[in-house]
Amino acid sequence: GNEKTGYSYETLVETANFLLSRISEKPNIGIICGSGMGSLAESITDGVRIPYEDIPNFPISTVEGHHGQLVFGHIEGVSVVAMQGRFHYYEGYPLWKCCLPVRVMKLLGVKILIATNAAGGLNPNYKIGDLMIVRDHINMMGFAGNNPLHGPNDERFGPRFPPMNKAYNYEFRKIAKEVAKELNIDHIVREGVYTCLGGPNFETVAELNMLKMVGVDAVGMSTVHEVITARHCDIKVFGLSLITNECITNYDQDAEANHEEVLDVGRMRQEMLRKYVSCLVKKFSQA
Ligand code: 6GU
Repeated sequence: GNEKTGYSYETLVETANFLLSRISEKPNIGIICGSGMGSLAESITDGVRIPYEDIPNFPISTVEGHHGQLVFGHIEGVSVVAMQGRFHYYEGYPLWKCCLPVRVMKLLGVKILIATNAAGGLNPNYKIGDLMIVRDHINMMGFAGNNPLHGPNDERFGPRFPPMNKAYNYEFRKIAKEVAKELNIDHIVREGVYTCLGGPNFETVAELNMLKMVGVDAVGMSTVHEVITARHCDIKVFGLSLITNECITNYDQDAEANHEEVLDVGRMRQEMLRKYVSCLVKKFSQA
C-alpha cells in the first residue's frame, strides 16, 4: 500500500476478509457515530464488537467520547455495522486514512451510510439539541487541496472525477423528514449545509462569520471527507448533525465552545437519537 495516498485495494480486501471471518452476515447499512453519540450502537441487538486495534490496517481512535470499535449486528432486523468512534484529521491521520473504514464498509457490502456528527449551530434559528439533516456540504479543506481522493485513483472503488451535486440522497432526506413528523420531533429537526474544518481548535468569531456568509448552517470536524469517499464508491449517504453548541459570532458573547458541552448534549439526546436512527435504518432499507 502507498502510505501517502492510501492503502491498495488488495490491502483493504485483507481487512474486509478479516472482518467477514468474524461475522455471520454482511452489513447493508453503515453507521458512523458522532462525538457523544456512541450510544447509537446500543440499538444493535446481538452485537459483535471488534476493537479497532484488533483490525488489520485500521488506525486507532484517540479522542475522548469515542469507544473505538466496530459493532456488527441488527437494528430493526436490518444488518448493520456501526463505527463507535471515528478518525479525525486533527488526530494526525491523513484524510484518506480517516476514511479508510468507509472503503472497508464498501468491501463488506454496505450500500447505505448514515454519517452522524456533533456540530456547532451557525444558523441563528438553530438551538442546542436540534438535529440537522445534512442537505449539502462545503468542502473547505478540499478548497485548500486536501481531499481523501487525492492521489492515484483506483477504478475498482470509483471514477477519477466523481460528481458531488447529489451527495446527500434526496429520498433519504425526504424519509427523514417524514419520520421526524411520525416521532413528533419535527420541531427540532432542521435541514441545512454542513462544513468541516480541520480543527482541533474551535473557530474564531471572524471565521464563523465568514462561514455564515457563504451559507453554512452547522460546523464540525468530520463527515465531509467520509461522504466524499462513500459517494466515490457509490454508497448512498444520509448525514445527520446534532447541534451541540451555538457558534459565537459576535465579540460581546462571553461563552466559549468546549468539548464537554458537545458530549453533554450527546448524552441529553441519546434516547431520541437512538429511536430516530433506528426508524431511519428500517425505512432506508425499504426505500
Ligand atoms: Cl463551534 N466548531 C467545530 N469545528 N466543530 C464543532 C463545533 C464548532 N461544535 C461542535 N463541534
